[in-house]
Amino acid sequence: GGPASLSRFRGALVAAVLGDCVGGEFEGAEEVPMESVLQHLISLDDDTKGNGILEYSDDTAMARCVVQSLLTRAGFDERDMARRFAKEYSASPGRGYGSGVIQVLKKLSSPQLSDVYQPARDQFNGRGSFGNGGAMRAAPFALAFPDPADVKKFAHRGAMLTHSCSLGYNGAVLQALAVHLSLQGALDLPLKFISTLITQMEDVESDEATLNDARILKEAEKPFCERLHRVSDLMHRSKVSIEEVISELGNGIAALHSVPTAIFCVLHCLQPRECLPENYGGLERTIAYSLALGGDTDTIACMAGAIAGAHYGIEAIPQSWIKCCEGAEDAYMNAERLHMLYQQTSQGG
Ligand code: F2R
Ligand code: MG
Ligand code: MG
Repeated sequence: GGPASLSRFRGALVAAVLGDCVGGEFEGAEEVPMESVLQHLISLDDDTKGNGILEYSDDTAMARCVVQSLLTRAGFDERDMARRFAKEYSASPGRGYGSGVIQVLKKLSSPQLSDVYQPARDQFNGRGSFGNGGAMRAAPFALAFPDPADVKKFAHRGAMLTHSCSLGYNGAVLQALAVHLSLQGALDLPLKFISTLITQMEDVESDEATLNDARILKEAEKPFCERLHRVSDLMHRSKVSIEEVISELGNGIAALHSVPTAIFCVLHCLQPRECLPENYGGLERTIAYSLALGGDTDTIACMAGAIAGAHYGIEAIPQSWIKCCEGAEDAYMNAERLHMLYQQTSQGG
């Protein structure tokens, strides 16, 4: 489809769920041989194996709250979103949430709470979380707001409900911007795509809070920009091993060690790769490659899935994969509702 087509919206939301569901198998594994990844993915095609449904984790549980809130309120409403996060956690606490964010979600359920951003500010002795929990649920902001200034503003505020460290919320802004650009067809020109992201993040990371957090955490002055430059360097290399990707970009639970990695997975898999089956299209390659990195596989595959799905569209996702994933059908339907909201806003409605 063309820029911002319904197919791209469906691709983004469904592939994010898929990445989470299929990635759960390997989350936390240090080494994941590509053979094991391919076996896992092949087993999804085989109805006789009786795999049943692959359950989604916190990544999708929270993204679904973001989607429902944006749709119900026809825009961003922090109190409504916070209430949905808290309610979802209390209904299904076993979705594999980060150990720190649980405290925030419990506090958000208190009816006495006047400032919904306060529990997140109290995390980690007042430093806030730099985990990737804000980024893993950021894609819907790109599907609700056509203006990139709104995408940045609301992805930031949505992440701040749980992640008040700039290394957490700026990861969410970067992920939402990557989905926004991909929806517009910007991955047709990969080098321009990465340079646009760097330009945007130069601006995002120029504020005092970011410079301060980066100094305290002994990171580069503009941590996400520095990582995106590494992505760009890796793109220019003729051969890159999985070990080099992990050592340059990371595969961990911090937003800084996973959002640029997810972006690299998408860019690297735009072309066929020796280590991946020839019959795989770009979306399948992206998911398989994300899993083979090990570490935070559900979240990296979820974020890479959203960016890749926005590029390739829903037709690129195998039906057999969709059928195996809890929440994929809901995502398919919600994508249409978000598409309508996006169009209304584009037309000034
Ligand atoms: N939590 C997981 N996976 C591991 C456990 C799964 C589960 N227990 C099971 O076995 O089923 N996955 C999910 O968590 C990630 C998103 O985490 P989020 O929402 O960012 O959580 P949190 O707690 O805020 O941060 C995660 C960890 O990062 C470290 N951290 C963050 N900020 C820190 C700071 N300022 N100082 C020191 N450490 C900090 C802490 O270790 C946090 O616990 C996704 O992968 C999702 O899939
Ligand atoms: Mg998870
Ligand atoms: Mg994870």
